[in-house]
Amino acid sequence: MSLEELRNQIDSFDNQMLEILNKRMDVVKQVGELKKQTQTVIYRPEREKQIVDRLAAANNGLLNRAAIEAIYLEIFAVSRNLELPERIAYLGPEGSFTHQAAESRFGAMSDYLALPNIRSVFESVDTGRARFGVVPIENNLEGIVKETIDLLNETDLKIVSEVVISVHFTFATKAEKLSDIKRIYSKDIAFGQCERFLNDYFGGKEDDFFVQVDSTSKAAKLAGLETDSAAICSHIAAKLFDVPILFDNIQDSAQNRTRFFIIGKDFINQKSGNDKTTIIAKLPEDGKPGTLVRFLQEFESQGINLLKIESRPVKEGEQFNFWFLMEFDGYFLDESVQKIMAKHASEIKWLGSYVKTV
Ligand code: PRE
Repeated sequence: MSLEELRNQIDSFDNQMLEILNKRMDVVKQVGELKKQTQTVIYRPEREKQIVDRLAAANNGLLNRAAIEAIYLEIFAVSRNLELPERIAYLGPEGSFTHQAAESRFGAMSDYLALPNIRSVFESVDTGRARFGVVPIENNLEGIVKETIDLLNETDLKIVSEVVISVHFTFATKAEKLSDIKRIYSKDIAFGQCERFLNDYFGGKEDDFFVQVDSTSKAAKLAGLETDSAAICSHIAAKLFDVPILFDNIQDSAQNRTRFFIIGKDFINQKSGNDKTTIIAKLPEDGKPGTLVRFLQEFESQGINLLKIESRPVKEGEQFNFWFLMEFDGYFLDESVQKIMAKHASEIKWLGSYVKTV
């Protein structure tokens, strides 16, 4: 068959797809109207997962699960915007890894708001300026993001879902030669994760050669203004600020992954069947030995698989006391989880149950 004939076939399929997509959107609009009347939330991650799971299982064509997921991500984002345009706040600036995480979930169509710090993301969701917020929670090399868990403790916002993205750093510069570079901009965490590369190429440089800024995208912006500086930043930020990439994938570990939370107000997911729950536990500070061990044993005896436990210091009081952020498999209304939550009602703050992706 000729190229023209093949393209004619593609055009005809595209016409059919467009017609069907528009039919789908007519139904979505009705769902939106129904939700408006009943005042229910638009974003339903567990329903989206169900749709992708069903299609991936039924599929016997060339598309793999990742491709189906990527296509549907945009369809869902358009659907949600049709039901009700929703603003997404994220830890900016534009081009940050959090921006990348936000786009990976909310697609290219959403209305994004880049904010300068994690607290302002929480505040914008709390006051309703944004419907959802995207904040980092942990990195597998650097550990937990303390500000995020402290704010989950302080506020009443809930975890709507989790997103994990692989973090790749690039070295971007407008300099002609490496020897022209007088300074490198980046964020503390990024300098830490690219130590080997920096030692190999810039070992022995004075401390002021490495300039710490608030974010890797700010680093890219600054490096874009000068011909004798460089930035360690994301691919997306280097492109956004038009800084040529000299080296890609300069991070120490290939397994550099960051987990993000999507946070929302008054949000409860329905059970998906593959859920994770996050809570904060403040156990009695009576000084009795074994309080934590006994608490953890309750999870074992209920057959609940614990995934994470992080301790944070209680800021008030004279003693060094701690509270814990805990994560485990299961949905908060599961009988086994309810038993523990009911028994420790005054000690547990539930932060959310959501589709488990890691
Ligand atoms: C739809 C859109 C948004 C939700 O996050 C889940 C699914 C969809 O496009 O299929 C429809 C919808 O709003 C719903 O089923 O609740």
